Amino acid sequence: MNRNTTYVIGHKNPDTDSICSAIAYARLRSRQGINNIEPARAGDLNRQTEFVIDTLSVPRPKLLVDVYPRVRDVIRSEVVTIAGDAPLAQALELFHAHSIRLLPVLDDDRRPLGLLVLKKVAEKFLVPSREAEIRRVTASPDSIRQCLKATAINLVDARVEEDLDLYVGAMASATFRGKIAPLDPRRIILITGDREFIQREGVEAGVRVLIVTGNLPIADDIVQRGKERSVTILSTPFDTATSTWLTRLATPVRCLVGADFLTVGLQDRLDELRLKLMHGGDPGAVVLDGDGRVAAVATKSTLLAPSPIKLVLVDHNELSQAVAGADKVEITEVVDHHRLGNFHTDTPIRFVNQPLGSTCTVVATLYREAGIRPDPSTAGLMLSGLLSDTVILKSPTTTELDREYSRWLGELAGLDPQEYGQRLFASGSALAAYPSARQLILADFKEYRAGERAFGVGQVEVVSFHEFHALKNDIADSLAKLKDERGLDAAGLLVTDIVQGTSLLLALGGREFPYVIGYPRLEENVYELKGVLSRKKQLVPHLLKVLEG
Ligand SMILES: [Mn+2]
Repeated sequence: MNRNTTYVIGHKNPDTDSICSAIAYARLRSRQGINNIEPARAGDLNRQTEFVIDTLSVPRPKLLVDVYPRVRDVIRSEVVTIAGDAPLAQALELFHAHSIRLLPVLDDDRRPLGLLVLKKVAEKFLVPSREAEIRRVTASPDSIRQCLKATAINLVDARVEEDLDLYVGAMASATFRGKIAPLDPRRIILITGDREFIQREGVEAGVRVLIVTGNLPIADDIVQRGKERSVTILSTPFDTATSTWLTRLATPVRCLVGADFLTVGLQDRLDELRLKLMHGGDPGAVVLDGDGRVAAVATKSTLLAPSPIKLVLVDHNELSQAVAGADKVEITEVVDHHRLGNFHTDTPIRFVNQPLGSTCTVVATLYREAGIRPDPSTAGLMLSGLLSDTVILKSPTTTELDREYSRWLGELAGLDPQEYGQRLFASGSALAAYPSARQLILADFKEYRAGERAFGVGQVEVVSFHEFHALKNDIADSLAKLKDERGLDAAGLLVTDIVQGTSLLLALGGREFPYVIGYPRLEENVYELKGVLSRKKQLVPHLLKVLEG
């Protein structure tokens, strides 16, 4: 999905009017100077619409399976990270330099080891009541050396990281000896100045690291003894107070993060991020790309970023019919010819709704109002939607304006509405796939007996009743012949709209038939079987009952 695009889109299970009005309206708005506006579709094209697209050589609109805002749509692409081995001192500098509060900690392959949270770091290092933790440094002699910009007088196991405790040798000799006596010397980092006694006690005890501050001298025999006792000896230019502080920041950041951090994928919905942030303890989540590498950091403010996708709805105004996720993005306009559903917006929008035969007719009126002449292909698209929805101007929804606009669009497109309409319905029709009405009825025709009576019902599936209405007179004629030939009391064709999940029954029977059948009659021989999909389970049991009776 492109960033900052407005998609003009019709309803799910798009019909010709939906697709053609989307393309025609996107073209109108582009010509009116709106940038980044594109037609889209919320489902596969039906055969009739395929015919239109091919005949007019129009590119297929982009398929949008859903428009849920995704993490990738709203995150900023640049991300500040830190290597797991880097000392905390470097992390603090990054927090400061970039004004951030979260820092993903990475391994050598850019995969996340954890998320360093400034607030948690501050708590860990600054809360004075936790003495043991304040004293604790997890570090190697070498990382301490780097943080202290120190010279290594002696280095032992330079890269071995251990949990160490920090002690400052600033007391009188006897006190010092008493203080370290009960401790494990291999856990001690001893910081001191030019106090020879303390230095000597330290190496003699075999502390892990001896840090001598202020570049102060160390006697040769102490260095010598330190080497014998495997004591790392560092000489730093910093004073004791600064050295203590910097040593504490020598801990590699990977030791400060846990594996229990939040992650989201670039492809994940923003909803998912919202849930995680609401219910997880962390103020942010690490965003991973498809390979599991760190792509960004998402925080609660990420959730507030405006969606880059906007929608113009055509040929529908009810969100239940709209592409999935339409309720999560901004809808900027609606152009329609249906009843008003339950539709709310936060801001005023352009809402054009006219009781015309098709949305394409409405779009055509907008071209005329704007004084913009549609090019032949756009006129052909609007004519297609108009003829499709009005069943070549035969449907009761057809208005005088539809007739007038069909002539205008036909002229602009170089198409005769009647002749083109016939081709449109013939080519696009599932029913027209059969060579004759008789073959259509017989393709799946079954006969039944109900007491003394015999009846037969065929079934065919369509994606819209439009094509059926165009063919129903032919079908009725063939049904009448078939009924006579086979000596049936009644004969019918169940036309099931698999999109709407409902059926119409075209049926002929005796004089009493319309009264006993028990389904609402829409017009002569046509009954509405709301919600009926199955001949076997729904229609036939019912017919057996009413016809037998
Ligand atoms: Mn329509």
